[in-house]
Amino acid sequence: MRNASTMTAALLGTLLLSTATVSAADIKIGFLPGVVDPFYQVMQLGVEAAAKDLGVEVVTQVPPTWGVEAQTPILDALVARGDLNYIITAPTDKDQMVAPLQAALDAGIKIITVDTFLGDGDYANGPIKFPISYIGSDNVEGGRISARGLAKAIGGKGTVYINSTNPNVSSVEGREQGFAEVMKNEFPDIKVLGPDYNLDDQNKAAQQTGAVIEQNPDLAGVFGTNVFSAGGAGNAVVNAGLGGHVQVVAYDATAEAIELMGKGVVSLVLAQKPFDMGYMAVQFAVADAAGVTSLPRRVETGFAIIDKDNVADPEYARFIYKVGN
Ligand code: T6T
Repeated sequence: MRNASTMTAALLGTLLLSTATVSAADIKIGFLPGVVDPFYQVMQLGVEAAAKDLGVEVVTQVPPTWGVEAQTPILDALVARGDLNYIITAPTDKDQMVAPLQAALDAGIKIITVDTFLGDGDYANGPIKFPISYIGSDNVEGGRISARGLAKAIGGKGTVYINSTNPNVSSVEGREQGFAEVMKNEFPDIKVLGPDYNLDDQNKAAQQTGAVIEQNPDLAGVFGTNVFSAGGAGNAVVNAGLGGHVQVVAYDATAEAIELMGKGVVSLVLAQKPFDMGYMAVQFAVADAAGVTSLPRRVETGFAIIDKDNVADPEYARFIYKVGN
């Protein structure tokens, strides 16, 4: 049994460790987004801008495909490096990524989640509490906005279809939920089909939407819940020659979605703010290392809602995802 003096020494050591602060120059951050796409490319720009501004080193690894199978080994390799203090990540499954990220924490790496969250996302009161913060969109609200936009575009009645990516991903799940909730409560004359899951494959999204169009000649609208879903849905509508007849609401402001808006295929684009998510996540890591203890456990970054009337306005156009030149 430990005597009183060893107990006191151990306690003092713990206290000293927990209050020790580290400057930006001494920390290294891993950035592990969900997949290669324009949304995460813009987020990476935010991460890199903050890293430069704050003088901190970042190691970025991007999974080539979406999912736990692709993300976990990359995470494990980041942990195995042994030189990272923080990992900023978008978990590709709200339950299955808990154990691998807990293992990172157990190895001494603190976790900040961006865009997607673990568990129910309530790190203050929910079942998963270990990430420092969730920084991202309020995706349930984004789904509600999408539903009202699509309902307006189709005149409040008809059949609409949801094309999404994968189940159990907090972001798209929230969007589907908010969309379905508004359609049920506010638009009794709109019937909702789907969701189908395209596994982040735009061609698959186009095939699925094409099949729904064929089976439902009266289809009035489609909600594409992310880059790949909306891009595929838009292409299917164009291929069927139904631009302007089947309205598409696109989550994510890619150049492609904006182009489809110009052609009258997409009626509304929800731009998220991935640059902000990446920039703030690095700021949070640096603040945490410096000893800041009151960082918010959830930060909602908001949207820009883009339609044909405001798309040319720089105040809105600045949120279109721009990567490269
Ligand atoms: O819509 C974004 C992101 O918010 C979502 O979690 C996954 O898909 C995207 O990266 C777009 O492809």
